[in-house]
Amino acid sequence: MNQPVMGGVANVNAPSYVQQQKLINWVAEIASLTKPARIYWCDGSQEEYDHLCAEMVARGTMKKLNSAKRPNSFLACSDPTDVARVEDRTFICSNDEKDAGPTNNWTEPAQMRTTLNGLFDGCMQGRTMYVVPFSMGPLGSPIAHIGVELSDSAYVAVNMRVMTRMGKAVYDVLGTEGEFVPCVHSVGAPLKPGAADVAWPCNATKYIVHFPETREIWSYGSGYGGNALLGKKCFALRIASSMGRKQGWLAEHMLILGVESPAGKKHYVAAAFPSACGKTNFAMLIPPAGFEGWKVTTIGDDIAWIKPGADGRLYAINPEAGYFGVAPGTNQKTNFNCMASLASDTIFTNVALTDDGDVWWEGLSKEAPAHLIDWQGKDWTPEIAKETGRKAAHPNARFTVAATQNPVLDPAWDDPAGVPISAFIFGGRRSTTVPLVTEARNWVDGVYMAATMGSETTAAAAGQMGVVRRDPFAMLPFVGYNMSDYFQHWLQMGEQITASGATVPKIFCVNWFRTDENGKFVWPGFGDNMRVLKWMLDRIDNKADGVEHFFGTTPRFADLTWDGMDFTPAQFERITSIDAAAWEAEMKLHTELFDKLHFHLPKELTDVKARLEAQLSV
Ligand code: SAT
Ligand code: MN
Repeated sequence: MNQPVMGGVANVNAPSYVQQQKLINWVAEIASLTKPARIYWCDGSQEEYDHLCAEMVARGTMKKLNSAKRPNSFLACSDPTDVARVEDRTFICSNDEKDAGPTNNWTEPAQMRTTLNGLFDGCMQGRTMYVVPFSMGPLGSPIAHIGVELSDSAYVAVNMRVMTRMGKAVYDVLGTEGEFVPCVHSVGAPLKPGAADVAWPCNATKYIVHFPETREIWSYGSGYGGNALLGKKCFALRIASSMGRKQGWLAEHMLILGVESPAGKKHYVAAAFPSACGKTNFAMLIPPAGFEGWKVTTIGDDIAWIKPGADGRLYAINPEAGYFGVAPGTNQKTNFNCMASLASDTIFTNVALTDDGDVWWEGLSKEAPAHLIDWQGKDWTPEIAKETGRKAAHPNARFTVAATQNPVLDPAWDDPAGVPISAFIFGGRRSTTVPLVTEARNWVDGVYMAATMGSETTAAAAGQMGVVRRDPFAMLPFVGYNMSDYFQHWLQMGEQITASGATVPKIFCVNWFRTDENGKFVWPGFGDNMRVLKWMLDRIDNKADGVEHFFGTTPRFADLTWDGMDFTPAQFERITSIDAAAWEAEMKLHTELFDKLHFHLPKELTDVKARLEAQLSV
């Protein structure tokens, strides 16, 4: 099945269905730089997927799980040094440093190209280079965009097949002249002739590089998640956000869900949360007791591409075709639909292996199995865990599963026209200060709220966990250009919608994560978030009341639906109270952020800040 490179790298043996010479030339150019032993053109078929997985099982990169328990599923365990996105190794190499802005790492493009040329020279020796054609968004849709990833990782090829529309049909859309985003990926571990391979090749040196002007992505040294599956954060957020700025649309770190009332009224909302803050759970929420007849359906769980439609309203698509979700904490109670999705045909990464060939992770069941092989391949028992604190699954362990396995997939999830958005929700992980839910007074106030959002860091990115950092729009690691210009783009989109005569979506800010004096979450979250969602929809439909505070409107206890739940007004007070001293401290952090982003920072936002500070001081 591997096609050898014959007669030098110039002959890349492109299949006859690849019509585009520019693409073939690029493949030849990258092959002559990286010097792979073979080039393999992926067609996206099930046979190919099965074959690549079987090869990885033979090489020790993946284990096949027990077919009786988890059919067609695999477990891959990464190198312990390659477990999350590496934000400090991620670069936006725009021509002008100002266009990358103060929140991105920047290197002068020519200098970065010299570095990359050195690193990629011969980096695929002894390995296969996979040519992975993919569409972000429904194939051939006017809002979709095409990428081609050249990778020396079979794990990347099979994950891309689940996460994107990957395969042969992409070449029909590309034709002889179509545009594609070139994505070059190497684990950075050339294999010397006769040398033994390791299960998870990678390199201590890592570079995740974007050239926004030429729309190129180069990734070196990591095989994990967003570092390596280049359609996801690199293309669908960093490159797409910069395309959207030029072309008048938005690429956002948002789930999209549909909510239908028992009366049959349907709204779609898009919600931004930082990585590992429950987007997948929210996107597949099951309405709690007391909400019989309500239906929540999923369009997407991580990324939204949003464009104005002919009627001036905003329409969103999910550019992805699968979910790369956090496993730990997922169980029948927290996310029943997700568990159903994972019943078969799933790739698990960095979870634990049970003695009967299935998977386990912290939070899957109350009681851990008596024995496991942990994500690092070591024996694990509950006793060992107690003694050493060692986790069976890595906190950023993931599953890769096709959207079509989700039992509550929205019928419109694949609609090239997208779905109309009624509201935007922005949420951080904050143990204090930020109330359960606030409705922004207007678009500009909403943009301010999203821009100044803070969140405690999680295991999704390498680095310290649990420290509050500003994460504007949950896009801090994902905006491919200057953050202040990005705020300006959001303000402009609002003006454009209003000018067209349409109403702008309402903007809400939520926080599910306030804790009590013992550090325990006060709000149960998960299905009960439906209560908050319903209040938001009722606000949109002018059916719910609330109380105004200094930065917006919050529901009173009586404004939420409590059927089927025991929650006291005192508990409610704990998660909705606004502490003036905490907010004064919070505003200082907004000042710090705005100081950092002062270049091109929209005046509208500094005006909102001045108004809020004046209100707080009376
Ligand atoms: O970037 S990943 O896809 O690895 C996960 C995330 O941060 O959301
Ligand atoms: Mn994400």
